[in-house]
Amino acid sequence: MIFGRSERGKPPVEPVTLKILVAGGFGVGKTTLVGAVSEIKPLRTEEVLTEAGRPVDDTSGVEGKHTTTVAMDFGRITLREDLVLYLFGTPGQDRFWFLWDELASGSLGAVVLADTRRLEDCFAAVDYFERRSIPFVMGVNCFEGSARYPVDEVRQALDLDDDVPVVLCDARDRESAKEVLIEVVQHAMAYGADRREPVTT
Ligand SMILES: Nc1nc2c(ncn2[C@@H]2O[C@H](COP(=O)(O)OP(=O)(O)OP(=O)(O)O)[C@@H](O)[C@H]2O)c(=O)[nH]1
Ligand SMILES: [Mg+2]
Repeated sequence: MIFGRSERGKPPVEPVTLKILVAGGFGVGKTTLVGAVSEIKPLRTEEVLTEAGRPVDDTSGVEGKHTTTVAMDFGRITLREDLVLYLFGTPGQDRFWFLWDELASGSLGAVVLADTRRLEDCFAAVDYFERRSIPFVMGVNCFEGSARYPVDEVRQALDLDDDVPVVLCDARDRESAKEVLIEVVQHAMAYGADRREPVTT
């Protein structure tokens, strides 16, 4: 290989990099999803959940959870040779929400993860993206033992606009998490095109 050239003599492709947020309520699997798809060792900012935090940190349903994100998760995934996603997982607990604006800045879109056992926990995240017109996809993380609902029921329960995709997923599974991210990119592209002003001369 000649320095600066790829094997086939073509110039190396400069990938487009896009920033995607992984948001949602406490303990829905945001850190898990970023870790499942990231091709680099994900950056995590986990702190141990303590006895003192028990009244505010409700781990019912995720009793195996011992840590919580206090700043952000960061990961990267190459979807195609020329398309790289940078993933920013938000902290789920509302006392860390002041960080969201910083994380959301410059993002193409988001996935809002939800756990059907605690659907109301993602209302605030849905509201956040709706208010800022940031396109998002609803990812329903299917924990074992939780009832499965048809996507239309989830859409109705969350009062989502018809154009917001709702995807069932398993945050621990790389392929499943990747599908959700592809959906976010596709949705954000379509959303952007819809809202683009027609060119008038
Ligand atoms: N059974 C099952 N457990 C899961 C799934 N996704 C995540 N978990 C578990 O649920 C717990 C919560 O996952 P996290 O990824 O830490 O959740 P989070 O949304 O980042 O939580 P915060 O950052 O504290 O808001 C962990 O114990 C995970 O192992 C899933 O799809 N199925
Ligand atoms: Mg987390």
